[in-house]
Amino acid sequence: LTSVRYPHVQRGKYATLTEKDVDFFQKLLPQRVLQDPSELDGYNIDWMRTVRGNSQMVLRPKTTSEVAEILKYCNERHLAVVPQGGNTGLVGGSVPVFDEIVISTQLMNQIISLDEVSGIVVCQSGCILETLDNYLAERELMMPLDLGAKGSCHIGGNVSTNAGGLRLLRYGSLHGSVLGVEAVLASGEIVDCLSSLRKDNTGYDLKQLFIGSEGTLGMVTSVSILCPRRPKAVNVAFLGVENFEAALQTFQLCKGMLAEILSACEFMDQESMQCIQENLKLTNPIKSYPLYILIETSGSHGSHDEEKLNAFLEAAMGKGIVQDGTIAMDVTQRQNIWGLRERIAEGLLHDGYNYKYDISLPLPKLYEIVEDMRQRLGSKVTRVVSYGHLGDGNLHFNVTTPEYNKEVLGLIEPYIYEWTSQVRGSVSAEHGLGFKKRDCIRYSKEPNAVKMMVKMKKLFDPNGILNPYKTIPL
Ligand code: FAD
Ligand code: 2HG
Ligand code: ZN
Repeated sequence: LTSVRYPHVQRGKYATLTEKDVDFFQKLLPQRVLQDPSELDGYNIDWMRTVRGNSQMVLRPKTTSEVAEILKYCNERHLAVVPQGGNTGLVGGSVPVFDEIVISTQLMNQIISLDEVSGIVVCQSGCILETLDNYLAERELMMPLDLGAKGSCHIGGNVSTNAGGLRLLRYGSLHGSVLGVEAVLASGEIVDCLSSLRKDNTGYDLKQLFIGSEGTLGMVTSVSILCPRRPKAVNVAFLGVENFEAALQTFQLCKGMLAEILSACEFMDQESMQCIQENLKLTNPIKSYPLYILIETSGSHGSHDEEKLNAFLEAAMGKGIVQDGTIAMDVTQRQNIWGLRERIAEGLLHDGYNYKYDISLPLPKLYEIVEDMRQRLGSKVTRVVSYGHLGDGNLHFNVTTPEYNKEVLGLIEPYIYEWTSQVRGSVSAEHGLGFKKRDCIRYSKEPNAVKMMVKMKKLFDPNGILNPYKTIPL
């Protein structure tokens, strides 16, 4: 069977669902098996609406042992599955390609424990990021990650993609803040590495393998996460600069002058601003500039932080690095400024078709590629938009056209990947490879590294039932 939608992908030799299978799942999960076609669409189509699977069944377990029963059965029957959290992934990893069974974590949403002294929270993988953060806020703690999809994404999805987000600069990656993972392997075996210890050097750190492996090595059922104290004082500034060199100087200056209170340094260009103005009717709080920088400080002493931020702004403007800027005066203004940055992804969808790239580059090269691509694409596209996590060297490069255009795609790829590879960048900084980018892995990983990944996949999932067609290249 070759998919009509994906002519280059062959369906693996998996079984297809029988009445007997349906009976088994209905007995295991009464009222928690979805089969009605009208209910399945949301699980078959991704957030960007660019990939669509054809799953006939969604399973909604509540417990680890139910996940174990499901996987054991599917493994014995050779039924392929796709783990799904909030379905906000941007690389087509969270939806089936053919008829894989969707295992959703929607009902695995229990907080198991919180140690308020250490700040370690243990919870099931289907907890929504924002719900967790609100729960922690009441206890003066916070989640160590934040992203525009916080209202929908699940912590299990965040861990499985190793999501970076808006404050990685301050709180580091999930490889550091996730202290434990419980996962179920394809065989149904439960791997309980759900420790809540800051230090544990007993043998290989197996939990790391589940962080960022996009559901290809196991299904994450619970996680244990180290949460920082919620800062008492938060300030947000939105600045306009003339060029990328000035953006880099701003970053360098704020790292020095804001030091330990710097909690985010994001950038977006004028084309991003135009996109959210036109498509989402958002307002630019300052005059138009080629580039904008969002700086956030988080600390424990309001007036001390403000003093530092003001001194930084004075220096940046005095030196002529920053041209204009505004500081949010209250929570609403802060949210509005963050909205400008967080909602670009949503704004882009209104243009029609969105070619999305998420790359890490050495900082001096970060904007060169944007200028190069703008020239290359000229007037063939609606817009070329760039923004991202400046502090992490992570560029989000997006192009839009009214509808899918093969010529445009041919102008972008493989050019952008070759460009990235030549400067030893990464072709997937934080979104993962999923279905869309899996064959690009070689631009950023040596053949021996890829070989080792293939071997690991075989070891964890010998029948290849876990999220097939994703991450590992053809
Ligand atoms: P899904 O989309 O459901 O799944 C993502 C992948 O993880 C799939 O391969 C899926 O099979 C697998 N998976 C999900 N749950 C499990 C599980 N329990 N066990 C094993 N595998 C599982 N990403 C960033 O890194 N930084 C950002 O700033 C950021 N911002 C975003 C903003 C918006 C508006 C959107 C739409 C997305 C953004 N993303 C960002 C993409 C990001 O990957 C996801 O938002 C998030 O981490 C995915 O969580 P999810 O629960 O939606 O996972
Ligand atoms: C962000 O940082 C997300 O806003 C989405 O990672 C990036 O849409 C994108 O390209
Ligand atoms: Zn991002």
